[in-house]
Amino acid sequence: TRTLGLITTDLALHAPSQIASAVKSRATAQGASVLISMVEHPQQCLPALQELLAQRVEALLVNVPLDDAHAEQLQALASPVPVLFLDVAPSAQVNSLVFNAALGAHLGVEHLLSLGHQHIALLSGPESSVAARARLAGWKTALAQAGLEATAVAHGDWSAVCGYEKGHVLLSGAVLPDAILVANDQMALGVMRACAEKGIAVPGQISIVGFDDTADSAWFSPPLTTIRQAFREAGERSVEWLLAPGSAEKFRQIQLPVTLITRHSSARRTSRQADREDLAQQLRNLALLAEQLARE
Ligand code: IPT
Repeated sequence: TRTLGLITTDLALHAPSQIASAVKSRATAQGASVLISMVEHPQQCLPALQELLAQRVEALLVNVPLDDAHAEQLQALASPVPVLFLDVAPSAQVNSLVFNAALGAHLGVEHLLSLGHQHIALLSGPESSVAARARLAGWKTALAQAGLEATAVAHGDWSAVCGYEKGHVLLSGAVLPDAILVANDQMALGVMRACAEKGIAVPGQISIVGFDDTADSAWFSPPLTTIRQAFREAGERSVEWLLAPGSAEKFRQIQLPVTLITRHSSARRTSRQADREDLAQQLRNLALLAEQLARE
């Protein structure tokens, strides 16, 4: 039988596990088996790669966030065995299949602006992640194009528990944001839980937009508006590439599009939100006045 290797980041996370599932099913359909090696840190990629090569895999898929030099080093070491990377920057000189992060970020911002939201907070992924950095940069660019800046920025580790904790922080500022753009659906789940605990209605008082559209996101309460990355398609196309004869010779960078899936966690800015902002502005004016009077 033909054997493929998959080196993946934490499979407890929804996105990598759904990619692994798609890889496994498509490989089985093609009569190939998949050896999976899970790493907890990018530094573990090298020993994982050596181990899989020793087991004579004929091609490798790497779904771990990697800096350019690290990915290039792994590809050189594996040669002539072809390697395809799923979480690298376009500047890396390696074969890659990645989702368009800038497009996803723009779609999220445009959606919120079209609903009348202006006070938008950002919950990014870990700074060590290539994809998280690309999404954050895309949000900031799209906001700047509209003459806006994020009202607050926080960083999480992709997990729901971290989304919950950082959600509480973002909801405790002086002014409640109109909306929060979240870098993945699992953190969005945690943010919605924090909103519920604070008695803040989603989408009545705040809109939440995720990123991923993992299989469960339509079942959140309310169903999550999010940016869809078609993980099944990514897994399937990866297997096709890995099994195609001559993959090693063809240097390819494949970019997959993403789409906005509008569900019920986002809605038009309400007059209540507008009133609250007017009140907040009046209070700020009063505070300034009181300061001036105190000085005089
Ligand atoms: C990325 C997911 O969007 C995010 O939710 C998280 O699971 C992360 O993976 C883990 O590395 S998708 C990836 C192919 C960039």
